[in-house]
Amino acid sequence: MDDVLKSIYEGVVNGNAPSVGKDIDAALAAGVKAEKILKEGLIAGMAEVGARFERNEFFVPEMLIAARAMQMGMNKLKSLLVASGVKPLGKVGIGTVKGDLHDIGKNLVSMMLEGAGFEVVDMGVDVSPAKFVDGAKNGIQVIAMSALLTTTMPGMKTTIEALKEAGVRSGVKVMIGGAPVTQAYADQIGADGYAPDASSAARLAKKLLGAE
Ligand code: B12
Repeated sequence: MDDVLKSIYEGVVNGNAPSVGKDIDAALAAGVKAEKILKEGLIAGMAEVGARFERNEFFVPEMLIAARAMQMGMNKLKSLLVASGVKPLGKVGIGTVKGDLHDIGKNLVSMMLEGAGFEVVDMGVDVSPAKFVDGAKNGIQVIAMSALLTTTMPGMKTTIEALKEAGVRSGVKVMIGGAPVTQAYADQIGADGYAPDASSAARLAKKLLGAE
């Protein structure tokens, strides 16, 4: 039984979506609980992918194929997890700020958050402050903003101001990232956190929600 979980873990690390799918079917047929497959196979695999990325052993392509394998596994498990009452760690709304169409980094962060056990609402690119505010009013606990352009970064500040104006700032955590973004900028605009890459973003979200 542990062999099949190890094989799922390795399938994610190696980005082998077909083998992850086949192994999950085998594990379920052998009576392994969906939650165990999620934690010890998919999430553990994605955590290893994140660690290798931080050690510069993996790069964006490896992250993307690993995330695709994890996604295929998640799709197989989703309905079973919902039926068994497994609760996500929290709900994150992620988007690239207004005027900015870069989404590769945002998508990686989104995948790592899902891999870590969060429910992720992907709001897409060119997201207006009003749309983030709507998310905050509708159950999102962490707003995650991405910006790749120095000209669009101020959209993060505007969004935080819009959250305050709408009276919902205290009900959500705000995390920011993207190549030109820094911890100093996060401090300056009053964000709750900054992370430099996708795997540390997942750790940050856990910390912000006290789910470590
Ligand atoms: C790919 C790319 C594009 C693609 C985007 C495709 C897509 N679907 O995303 C296209 C061709 C469309 C594009 C367009 C433009 N681009 Co461009 N682009 C890039 C490029 C080459 C790579 C960006 C990327 O995907 N990196 C890989 C990802 C994985 O890294 P990342 O985004 O930084 O994300 C990581 C972290 O930052 C972090 N992270 C990201 N988001 C978040 C969010 C949170 C909450 C957290 C915690 C962490 C986090 O985690 C991620 C994973 O580890 C960069 C150059 C570069 N090397 O960065 C230029 C770059 C960003 N682009 C640039 C420019 C100028 C433009 C254009 C204005 C060009 C033009 N004149 O039309 C347009 C703008 C379009 C628009 N309105 O957005 C400049 C920006 C300069 C500046 N300082 O503002 C750059 C730096 C190139 C350069 N050296 O001049 N671009």
